[in-house]
Amino acid sequence: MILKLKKLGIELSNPGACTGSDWLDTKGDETISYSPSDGSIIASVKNATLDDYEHLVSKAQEAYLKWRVVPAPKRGEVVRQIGEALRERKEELGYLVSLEMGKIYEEGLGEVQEMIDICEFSVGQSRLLNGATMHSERPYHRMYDQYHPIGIIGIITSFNFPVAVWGWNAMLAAIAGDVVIWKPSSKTPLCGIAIQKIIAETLRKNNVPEGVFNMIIAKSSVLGDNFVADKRIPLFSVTGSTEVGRRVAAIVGKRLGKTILELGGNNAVIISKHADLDMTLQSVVFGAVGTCGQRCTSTRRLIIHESLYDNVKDRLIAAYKSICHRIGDPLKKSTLIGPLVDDIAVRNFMHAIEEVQKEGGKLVFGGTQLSGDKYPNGNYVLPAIVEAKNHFKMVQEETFAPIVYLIKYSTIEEAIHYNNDVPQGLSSCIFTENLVEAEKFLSETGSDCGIANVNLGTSGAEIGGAFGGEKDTGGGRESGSDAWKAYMRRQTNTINFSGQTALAQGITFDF
Ligand code: UN1
Repeated sequence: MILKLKKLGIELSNPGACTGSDWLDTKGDETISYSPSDGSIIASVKNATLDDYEHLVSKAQEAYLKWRVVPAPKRGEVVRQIGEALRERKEELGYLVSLEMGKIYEEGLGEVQEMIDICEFSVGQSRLLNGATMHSERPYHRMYDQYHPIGIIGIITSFNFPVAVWGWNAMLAAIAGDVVIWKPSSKTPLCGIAIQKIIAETLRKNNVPEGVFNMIIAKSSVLGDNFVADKRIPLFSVTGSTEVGRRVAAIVGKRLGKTILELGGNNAVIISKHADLDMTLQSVVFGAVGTCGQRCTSTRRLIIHESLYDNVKDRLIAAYKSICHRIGDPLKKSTLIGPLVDDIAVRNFMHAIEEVQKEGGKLVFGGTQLSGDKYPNGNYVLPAIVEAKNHFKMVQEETFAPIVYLIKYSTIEEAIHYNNDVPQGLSSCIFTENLVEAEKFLSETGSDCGIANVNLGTSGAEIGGAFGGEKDTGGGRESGSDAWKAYMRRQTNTINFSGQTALAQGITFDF
């Protein structure tokens, strides 16, 4: 462990703010990073103060003036090298993600791979920051749109994807000509520190100005509402709960700033009578218990056709039973399910199980906290399967833990109705071999989520697509497709080369 952390540049005590390769001598209070898997101390961080923040902002402002005039493909080249640096440290970083966040090592590696992938995507995109050209209604006029950088982007990330979400945002921002101030979750500060250390050499080698890639670790009581209220930051990309998102949206909206919000999900899988059940169960189990149910995209509801409800229930219980012994240390090769992130998460899990039963839900598997030698602290739980109704209060809420609710349906319309009848709208899918059902699910009367899949699960989206969701999920899109546009401002340009004045709409205004 020590060797791996050393390779990542993690010390026992670490400063909490960085402008790229320079670290500030931060003097705030201390955040201790504990491993969720056994409660041991990994290392500590000296939090940043408001003075440190001011220093970062002025560095970012200066850097922006230089970075925005570096040609986009050259910015892309820096991002390409960042991808290379991440590739070289994939193993160690995947290890740290697993150690500090608690997801299994394999998923830690997967998260780093997402970063490598988004780097590669962004390199290509750096040559494709293109707008449309339009035909003008006036003779000898030309019209087009172009995209310009917008300045400092605030990135606030959550503990559950402590590195990848920075990648999605920072790499697109970087090729767009923006600079970033990243505030990682205070549950996973060391992942933030490791990233900065990994990219530092690349930044130095390429003479990237200090202030393009900033990172700051501070308590929300020091840097919270005031951060998002800061007018010097035109765009905030925030991943977190709907509650946090609402608060951020109100503050940023008040100053007419922009946001990309990636908030809670309440993702359902429709299991049709035309589903390939073997494949369905394989995906459902990963979606529901993978990452110990702590993905925004985790499968929370199974909407099952009545004709196979009992069969699916029995097979699911059997599958859960078969992996019970594979709950434990996330760094152990045989483990499939690690711990929840902390005792608050465990409390929320237990609370949801208790409440849903009060509402009439039937707990058919798990739902308990695990104890014993294999579980050195109280963060391990037995994933729960609960028979429930879609309208139950607990079913309508996102509990960030491995609880899956089973809901019965009889018609495809009813199934789609249940899929949509929750406040959130992130991810969804249907398992069916029936084309008509699949198309209905994907149509305008189908799933209302940002992500809708056929024959694959709700979680584990590829970086190439736009990632995000509707309704209480916040409406933002990050990562692939044309999500880059959110990090730039669009300008419409009209050029008159007729040598005469011509007004649009045929208006004459002679004098
Ligand atoms: C998140 O949980 O915030 O689609 C992100 C997925 C991952 C990203 C999840 N690619 O499950």
